Amino acid sequence: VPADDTAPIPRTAAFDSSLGFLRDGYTFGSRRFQRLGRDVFATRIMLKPVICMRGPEAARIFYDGDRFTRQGAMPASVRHLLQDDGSVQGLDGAAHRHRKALFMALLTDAAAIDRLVSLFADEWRSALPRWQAAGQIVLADELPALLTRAGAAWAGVPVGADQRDDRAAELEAMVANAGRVGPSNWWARWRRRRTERWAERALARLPDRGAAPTSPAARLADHHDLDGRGLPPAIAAVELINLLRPIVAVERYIVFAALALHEHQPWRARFAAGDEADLLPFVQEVRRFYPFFPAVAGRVRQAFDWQGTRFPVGQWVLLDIHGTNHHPAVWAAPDSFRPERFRDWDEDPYRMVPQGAGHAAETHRCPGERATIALVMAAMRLLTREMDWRLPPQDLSVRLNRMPARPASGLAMTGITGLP
Ligand code: MYR
Repeated sequence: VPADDTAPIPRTAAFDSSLGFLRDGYTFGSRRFQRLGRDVFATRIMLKPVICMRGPEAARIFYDGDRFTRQGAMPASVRHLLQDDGSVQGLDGAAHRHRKALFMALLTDAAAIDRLVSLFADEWRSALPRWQAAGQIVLADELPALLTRAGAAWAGVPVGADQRDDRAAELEAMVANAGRVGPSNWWARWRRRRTERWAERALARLPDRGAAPTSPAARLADHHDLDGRGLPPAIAAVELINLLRPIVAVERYIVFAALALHEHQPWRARFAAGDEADLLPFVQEVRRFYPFFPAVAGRVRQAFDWQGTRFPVGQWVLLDIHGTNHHPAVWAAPDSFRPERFRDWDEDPYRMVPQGAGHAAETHRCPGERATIALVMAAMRLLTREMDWRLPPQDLSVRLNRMPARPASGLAMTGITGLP
């Protein structure tokens, strides 16, 4: 029975849900939507009133138009690691669209994506002999360095062997600690300053290095905002990190893709045999099924009415991304891993929202989804066609109250052999 969506939105029984959020993590929203029988509810987190919502209609409200700003929407612990002040994510309206157009140009161009993917595959192939000799590797520990090297070379700010591990560890720490509070988060923020200094220096040195003017770093360095001003060096550095850090974060999807191959051996066998018909559906299902970004947060910028409720200026709102990707009225058997569901997919940009909803050029949706999908597909080919591997006994459980999530073991692999 569809709930009466003109009735006032329900409140959680708990006065404040901070503990519930920490306890339930990715399932925080879903449990409460289910219990309250609505796709929207009000509660408090850290004592601040917040409205949580899920589903395609909520995604449309949240992403379309200029109803929301990201300013003041995320706690400093998340914001400083994932975006930082002055970055594209903090801009609104026309200023945002203008800066975003640069990210779209850099990340949606097919040739640029091919270049990133082939740099990544080369890094992987050159790591293979070492993995083979090592006897056992932990995939989640290996990938950040490969993605960092590939991403930095792609961007036009290559990191040498001496810098690779530091940069990779710093970028991975930004992702790993975004959902944590306290000392580990502060430590990651402190380490991030080194990345920022490196990025500023790398951008300043571009002209001496004769970097191609078309490289992403050079285009960032030359970028002019809508007001005609160039980016201050500190902001250009933040934006360079905004290109590199998410490339490293793709590691999480690759680890989940490998886990899915292990848990669904018939699929692995099909890909190994060269049948790629369902490679894209498989990667889409990885992005839908596994927990990555839990929820996006905004503050109302232009008041509106929805679901019988006034959303006043300043209202804090969470759009439950994981809950939308697992919405029981939107997905058949949402908690089953079924790549087939993406065979004839209509590409509805409000139903499948692992990296945001709507149209990336106009909204805060991630500009890097195509690049993400291409990197995960490349990793799938490498994992099924270019090497053999096994998972020894280990803790593969994915704790849904750790954000971001990953299998507890990080995916230890043995018996790695390169295939001819
Ligand atoms: C990036 O911008 O680097 C890509 C995304 C990284 C995923 C990290 C997910 C962190 C979880 C943050 C908790 C937010 C709580 C609403």
